[in-house]
Amino acid sequence: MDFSARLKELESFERKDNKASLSSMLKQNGFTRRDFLKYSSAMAAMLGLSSTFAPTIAKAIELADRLPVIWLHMAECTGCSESLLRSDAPTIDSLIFDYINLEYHETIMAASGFQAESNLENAMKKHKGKYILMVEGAIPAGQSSFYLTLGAHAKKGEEIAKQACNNAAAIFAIGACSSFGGIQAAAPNPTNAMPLSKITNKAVINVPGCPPSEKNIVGNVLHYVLYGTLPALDNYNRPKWAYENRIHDLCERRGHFDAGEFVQSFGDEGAKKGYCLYKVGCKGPYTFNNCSKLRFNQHTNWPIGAGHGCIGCSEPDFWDNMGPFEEPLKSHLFKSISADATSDKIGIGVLTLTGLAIAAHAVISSVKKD
Ligand code: FSX
Ligand code: SF4
Ligand code: F3S
Repeated sequence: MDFSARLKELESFERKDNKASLSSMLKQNGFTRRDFLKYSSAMAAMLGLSSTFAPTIAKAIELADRLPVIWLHMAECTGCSESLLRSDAPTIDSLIFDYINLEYHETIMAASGFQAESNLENAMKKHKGKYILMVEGAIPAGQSSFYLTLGAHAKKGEEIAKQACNNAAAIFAIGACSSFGGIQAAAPNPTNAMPLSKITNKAVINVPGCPPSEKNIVGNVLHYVLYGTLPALDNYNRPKWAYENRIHDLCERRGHFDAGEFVQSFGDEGAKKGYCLYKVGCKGPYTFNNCSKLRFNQHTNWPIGAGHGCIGCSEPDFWDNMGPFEEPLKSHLFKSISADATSDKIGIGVLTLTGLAIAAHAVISSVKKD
């Protein structure tokens, strides 16, 4: 794969002035060039490229300040931004986020009120057709859109999001809420909250998770910087490089699942031994995401590592479909969720069978074990 034309194209884009160089930002925060290349090599692996692409990735990251990014907040808890920014010391991921040409992000910008509104309008005008749009949160739409008004002129969130989508070069729905509606859209959905993809005709790349990991957020920006095109997507418009495999397939507790060793209740002997969490509600067998491989908070830990089952937060309508969160799924629900080995091959028959097979395995293997 040859990225030289893309890198040359990026070099020709205008660079945001008054930005410190990435290398000086890294140095100031105690990262060496070697750390940066190691990071680039890990990013290459994450995006499915060999480690020989590390210098190309490093170059692409250095050019990431050429692409303007607009980040909007709709109905949400800001956990997605926090996932990326809230660490005890700046990480390379968060420094890259600082370094990109972030034209608008309500949580971290200094402007407010009328000035914030005009900043957004100016950014959309100046970079029309060229900016990356990242939207966090579901959109209360139609009749109910008065539930979300934003800014000094109290504009409807739905209108702002639509307008921003119209002029964007690429659109990312960040988090479960923006991708699938999230908790706002859970029954009875009083605000008529919708996924971003329902309010625009343009292609939306979903980056679900409640929240998604910092790696999946930065990885998607980087993928676009590097390729300039949309990534390969699964049936739910999730990038395959991040969401192709099940949590269950790479889970560190999988050996215990196969051996029929289950935590029966939180705090028991099995929990102390790190047994499988299926019987206390883990939805890892039905959930597609890369947490078991990449984890959160600079690779320190993830939900299952911390002792709670996966709640399926990167699946559509998980608040309605995956509960109760601390009990195994009831088989009649398998029809509405995905449970094949890869997120692309989803078929109801297979789902039902796979779901039943998983439940049956849990029962049979623990009987054998006892
Ligand atoms: Fe939703 Fe993001 Fe869950 Fe929160 O804002 S994905 S509620 S973690 O943060 O949108
Ligand atoms: Fe891991 Fe959950 Fe699968 Fe058990 S059921 S192996 S805890 S993903
Ligand atoms: Fe979400 Fe499950 Fe990962 S709950 S964060 S998809 S382990």
